[in-house]
Amino acid sequence: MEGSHKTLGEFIIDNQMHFKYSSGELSRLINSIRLAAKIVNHEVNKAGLVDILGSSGDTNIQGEDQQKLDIYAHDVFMSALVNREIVCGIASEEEDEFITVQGKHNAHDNKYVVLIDPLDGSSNIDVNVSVGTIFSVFRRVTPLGMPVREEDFLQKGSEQVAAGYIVYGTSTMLVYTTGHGVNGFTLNPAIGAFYLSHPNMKFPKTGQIFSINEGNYAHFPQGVKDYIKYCQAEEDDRPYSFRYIGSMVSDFHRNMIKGGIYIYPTTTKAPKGKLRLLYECNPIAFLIEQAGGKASDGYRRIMDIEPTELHQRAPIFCGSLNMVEKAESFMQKYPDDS
Ligand code: P6P
Repeated sequence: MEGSHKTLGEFIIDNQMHFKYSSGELSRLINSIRLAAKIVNHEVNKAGLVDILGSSGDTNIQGEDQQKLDIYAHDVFMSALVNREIVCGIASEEEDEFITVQGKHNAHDNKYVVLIDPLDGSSNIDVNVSVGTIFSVFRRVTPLGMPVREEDFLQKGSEQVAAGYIVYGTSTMLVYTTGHGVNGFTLNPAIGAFYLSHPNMKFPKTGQIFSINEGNYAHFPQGVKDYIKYCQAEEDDRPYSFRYIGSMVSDFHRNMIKGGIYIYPTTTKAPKGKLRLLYECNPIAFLIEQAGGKASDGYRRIMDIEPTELHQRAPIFCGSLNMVEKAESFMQKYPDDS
């Protein structure tokens, strides 16, 4: 019965009680993300019906063709977090530079910055496949009262205060952590409320699903090729199932529920990997570790990587602990030539 399930709003307030001395700033931040998620969900769900599909004609820093929904989602999260002066700064996949929140009331006194991929997997929009939003929250490291600087964003993933994603799928879910476990909320669009549907999510220690774009096989590092052959061998609990949606949030979400591994390694076309460290790999890594899984670049913990650029890429092996460790054992037979 929905009535018996806690709503995200109630959960945020209860969580707030845990931190006696907290200012409520993080609660307000998660609450703003909650609002933006509902607005984006509304548009994503009717994308096929209105002229919001198709390319906007612009391209973003990634040089990727920006889908109108990409830009729309970016604008919605900007207005939810910037215009309402919830944070002191924000970095988005859709913006070359980070944004300093000016605002009327001195937003420079806010202590959090957000890094966000407003709509990951957007190439799937036109083919009606799930897409997602991924976000990461840090406490600023520069003094309050001053405009944010790049170092406020270039922090190791281990410094994250909160992280999460929204998956706009057959149902829309918001899954997030503030460092005290992972909780999943499902939206009832009829009343616009997120209900706690997946309390205290745990990543299965092992699984039988592997997600990778095998189309790049010829360009993979040898360790990845060896691991793929291992997954396909008729031995023990194998062969594993191969599932790849091409929308990392969806592949990740399925693996977190069923167990599995998602790999986007280096390739000759993507010598540093494809996924962005700050607003794709780090938030996913925080969630995974909070749920008992593992996230590395094949050699090092994702959340230990010292960022040097806002949009830098990283290879990622993430998911069930035993599967990631097995994949790493194949990688570690070959020197890390990154
Ligand atoms: P490829 C989407 O663009 C994305 O960032 C991830 O969500 C997805 O897993 C990956 O790239 C797909 O990349 O090269 O396999 O099409």
